Amino acid sequence: MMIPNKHGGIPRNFLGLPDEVSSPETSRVWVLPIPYEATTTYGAGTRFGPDAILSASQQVELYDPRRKTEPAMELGIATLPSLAISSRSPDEMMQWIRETVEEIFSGTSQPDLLVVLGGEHSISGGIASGLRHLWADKPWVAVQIDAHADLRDQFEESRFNHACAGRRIAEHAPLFQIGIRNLAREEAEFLASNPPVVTVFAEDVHRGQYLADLAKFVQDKYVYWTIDLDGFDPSIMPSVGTPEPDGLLWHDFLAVLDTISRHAAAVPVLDVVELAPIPGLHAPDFLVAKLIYLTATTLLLGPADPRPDSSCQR
Ligand SMILES: [Mn+2]
Repeated sequence: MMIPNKHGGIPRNFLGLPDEVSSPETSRVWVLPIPYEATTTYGAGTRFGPDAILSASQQVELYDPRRKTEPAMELGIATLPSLAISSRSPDEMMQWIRETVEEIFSGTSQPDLLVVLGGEHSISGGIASGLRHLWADKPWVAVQIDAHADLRDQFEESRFNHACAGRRIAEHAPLFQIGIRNLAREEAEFLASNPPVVTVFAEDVHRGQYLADLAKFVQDKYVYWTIDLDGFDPSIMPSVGTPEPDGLLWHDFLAVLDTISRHAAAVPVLDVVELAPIPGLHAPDFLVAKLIYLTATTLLLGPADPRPDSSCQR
């Protein structure tokens, strides 16, 4: 299913960039594929997610008409070798991801933004646990786009099931959830116990009134941002294991990105998880590739449109 990139070769890195702007030493963005799939409960295939994203990224235009530049050439985007952990147990996987994240942010050359490509959502627990050590002296929060709250303490005998991702993150940092529309009784009871979790349900996303709360939540904080792609509406993102109607549309996502980029101190880590590509259906894969490029550009270079954010003037 490999599509030749714009240089005519087989895709090796995100966006098919030339060497001078895709080595870790010269890149502000590092992309880390983690094709981990062990606990997916419904539709499977997230282990194919990273390859599909890298393939689709070869078709993304580097030029940004609003900026009148090619941001990738300015930023540098390096694609690291995949973490090949599909055969590991959830506990081993968590440990390995934690150590990898700690290593990446302890080296002499480090990214300004690490983008992790899933794989299933359980990998986020490992990332959050690494960040707890790295950011022990920093005020940091997590933002989650998702259809599911993922707040179960355990599921199918594992605390590192993908249905527990939010709960594992909230053990380390306050969590702001966007687009939730599927909640188990156990999760509702957990939310009623006053945990450090703000849950914005899908109907409130459509009303748009949560953006001022999001702005306050991330204000001057370090942000770990996790995007479970089933947070999007299945009409634009059918390639997920557990699709739910009434999700975010592209413009909803742009509003979240704009708010975070204007208010957070920094967003050093983003993960994009749960893509289970459907053979022959390229639009969802392309959506993810474009989302990552646009997000990296906006977070590191600022919004293309420098108008002040209206969401904090309400
Ligand atoms: Mn989900």
